[in-house]
Amino acid sequence: MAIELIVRAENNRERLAIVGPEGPATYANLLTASAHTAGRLLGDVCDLDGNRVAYLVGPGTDHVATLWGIWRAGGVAVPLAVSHPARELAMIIDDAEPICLIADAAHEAQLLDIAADRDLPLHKIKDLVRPVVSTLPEVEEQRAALMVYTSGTTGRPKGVVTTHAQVAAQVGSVSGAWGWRADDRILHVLPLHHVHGLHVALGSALIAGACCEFLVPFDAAAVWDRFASGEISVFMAVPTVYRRLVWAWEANGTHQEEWSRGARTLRLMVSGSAALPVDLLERWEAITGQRLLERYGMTEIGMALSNPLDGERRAGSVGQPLPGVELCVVDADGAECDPGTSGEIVVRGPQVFAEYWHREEETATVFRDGWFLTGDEAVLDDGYYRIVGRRSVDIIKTGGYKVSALEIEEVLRGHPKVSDIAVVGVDDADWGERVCAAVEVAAGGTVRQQPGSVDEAGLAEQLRTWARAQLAPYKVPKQVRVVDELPRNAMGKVMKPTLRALFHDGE
Ligand code: MCA
Ligand code: AMP
Repeated sequence: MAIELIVRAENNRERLAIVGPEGPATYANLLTASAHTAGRLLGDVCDLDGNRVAYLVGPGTDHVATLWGIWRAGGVAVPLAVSHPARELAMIIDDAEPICLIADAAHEAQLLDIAADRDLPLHKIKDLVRPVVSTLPEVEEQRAALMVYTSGTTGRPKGVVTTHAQVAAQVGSVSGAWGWRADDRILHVLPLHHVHGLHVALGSALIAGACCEFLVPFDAAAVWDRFASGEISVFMAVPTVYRRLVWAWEANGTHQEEWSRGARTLRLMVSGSAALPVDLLERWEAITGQRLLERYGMTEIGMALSNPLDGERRAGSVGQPLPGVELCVVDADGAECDPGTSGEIVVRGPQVFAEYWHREEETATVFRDGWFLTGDEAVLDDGYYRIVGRRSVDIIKTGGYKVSALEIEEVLRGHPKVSDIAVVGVDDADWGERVCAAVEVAAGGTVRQQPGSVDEAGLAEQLRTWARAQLAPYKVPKQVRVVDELPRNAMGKVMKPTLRALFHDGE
């Protein structure tokens, strides 16, 4: 079997696949547009042969046709984030070394200089979908398909390479376990440069011949209105989105009844990418009658654990391994922990990624005897797994996005007023964790070093402006505090857990 999603699409040609900003598109429309895109990308060659193609395309039909087109030409797709500033886009492009770039009209300007500086062809969607007759290559399932960039403990984001077989395994396992049907319609509000939006929400719908309706940007009232229409059967989001939906419902005196009634008609609502607080799960159930299905996953492995579609969806828990996923909780020596004892989650199976792009050593360090080491801690409690934490303090999950404290520190250290800086994730009702930074001011800095002082606020704004120019918006610290000295242990290492207390009064 070659590209599973394309093969399945052939069986659903007349069905509605996408509803997005470009209007509705059937599977046949997607197949035609992606075949043309593939043909145009190929030009005179017969196979892109694993070369990377990076693309910046908003959610909708064009996005899917571009992704499929790259695949059908034998290329490796590198989705870029529409919210990223030039520095982040350039960093990923330089790392991925694509042979060309693709952008839609709305995002073309973001890539013009980057393409010109590197002498990279920049294709426009409207040119790629122009009809062309070409023979497309056979793309075997063991070939690399996708590279999604994810933050890690080592600072700079790295490219997670998955093959077509691994993508099919990731998409197929949740599609099956969550009972996707061809008459389902998902309301999609997530970004497409990550596995949650791309495989879990979009791919699992398309592999089942279902319809994916995009609603971008996320707008709580618009989501409620779509629930109220009775046309939506599946919804997936991160906890921050559910929190925002609750707040919007509570603030709206007029539509509560209609919105709640509509939400009750959905078949399935899923939460993931970060811990779902129990109070939120309960509030959501009270408002909508929907018991959220919480699952656990990671860019490198797709989804690994899930509460059941039928059966008890346990609050505060992420359920059991999905079909095809081998999962264990192990101690520091790699020995399996007894139920009730926490340890690191390790995973094996056909959905586990192939490698970090151009990072052989890092790839080797995250595997032990064929098992992928997730860095997440869990415990098996009465047959259900519960996530209890993360090994690294330098990984922060904010609104479902994983960010590296080290990457943010590296950028902020470049500011002339900063002598040293430490970034931490602090518990937050909206974001799960919010990014916070403690700063030692450089000698000669004019800041009065008093937490909460006016000068501190001024410096905070300067640092945020500095960060905003270079980092994705969700990496910009929400709070900045000036300190005389960062708390360090005897080895000189900043004690981040101690530092978190500094930010608690900002909640
Ligand atoms: C936006 N901002 C954020 C975030 N999103 N800050 C911190 N964390 C965030 N996640 C910034 C904005 O740039 C803005 O900054 C300010 O916060 C307020 O933005 P707002 O308009 O309220 O936010 P939004 O644009 O509505 O976005 C909120 C969101 C979004 C819809 C929750 O963050 C989102 O789509 N999150 C989902 C991420 C996701 O799909 N993760 C999956 C990764 P300023 O005020 O400075 O302008 S894959 C994964 O985790 C694995 C595989 C798994 O298990 O799923
Ligand atoms: P990412 O690297 O963006 O793929 O994020 C993966 C990480 O998100 C995992 O390693 C976990 O730390 C976290 N995560 C995903 N789902 C859950 C969940 N249901 N509960 C707690 N953490 C989660």
